[in-house]
Amino acid sequence: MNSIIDVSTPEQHAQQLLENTREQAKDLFLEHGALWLKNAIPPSFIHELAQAYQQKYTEQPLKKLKKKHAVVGDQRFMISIKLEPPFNDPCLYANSLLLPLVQSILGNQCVISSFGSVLSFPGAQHQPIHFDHPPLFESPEACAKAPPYALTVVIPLVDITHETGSTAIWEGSHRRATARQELQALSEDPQWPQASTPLPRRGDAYLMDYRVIHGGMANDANYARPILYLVYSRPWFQDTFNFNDQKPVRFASGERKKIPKKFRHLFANH
Ligand SMILES: O=C(O)CCC(=O)C(=O)O
Repeated sequence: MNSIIDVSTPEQHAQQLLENTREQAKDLFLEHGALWLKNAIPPSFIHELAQAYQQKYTEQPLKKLKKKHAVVGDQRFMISIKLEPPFNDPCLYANSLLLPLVQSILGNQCVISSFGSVLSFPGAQHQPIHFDHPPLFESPEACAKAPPYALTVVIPLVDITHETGSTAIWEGSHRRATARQELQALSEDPQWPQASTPLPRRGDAYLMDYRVIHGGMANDANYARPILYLVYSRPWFQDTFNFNDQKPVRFASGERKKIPKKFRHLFANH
């Protein structure tokens, strides 16, 4: 992976990136369309989220998961997270270390487009390689030149290893006018070893431009691999491609009013 930032110990304690680090992180993200941020979130918080996720989602009968959630590959599900404790927490959706970086990329008016997870079960095969959304404009040059309009922050709930499978990312593809042909070629003849593969530990996060070519890799471990994702976008973007059936953000009853006033703008589209 070409695009990595190791969050320093003082930055971890302050839960804030220094301005220099944030600028460096932004530049790396803009160039590569992806960024692996090591040690961004306290592992104790991830541990709490992982335990809740296991009970609420991983342990559900497969039949129920298939009925209620989107199947996004072999034994791989896209599950919208119900906003309730411990997931309804600003440390997650308005993280003081991550949100300023996201805002520096998407502008201060950016909003949460969707909040969910991808759960791959043991034995899951490689996912089809894809863009997260069809190109916004007909012109490939216009798409490649445009600034980012949406990005995904991925927060793994287990350590990601070669066995659990990572997300393979074709770094820089978001800026190539040839990205559509590249994706077509990869769909016909997947070249997984060419891709960059972050191997985040619990507490790390990785970011992907919505235009970057990527795909979830096979889970060869004997346990499930859940990753949380928060998609942030410019306020005018509506993801009707991924969410025609499933709600992009789900509030449990009474939970919306727990969002602190200063963060309500993040949920303006829901
Ligand atoms: O499972 C993964 O690593 C990535 C999933 C993904 O990219 C998707 O479902 O769109």
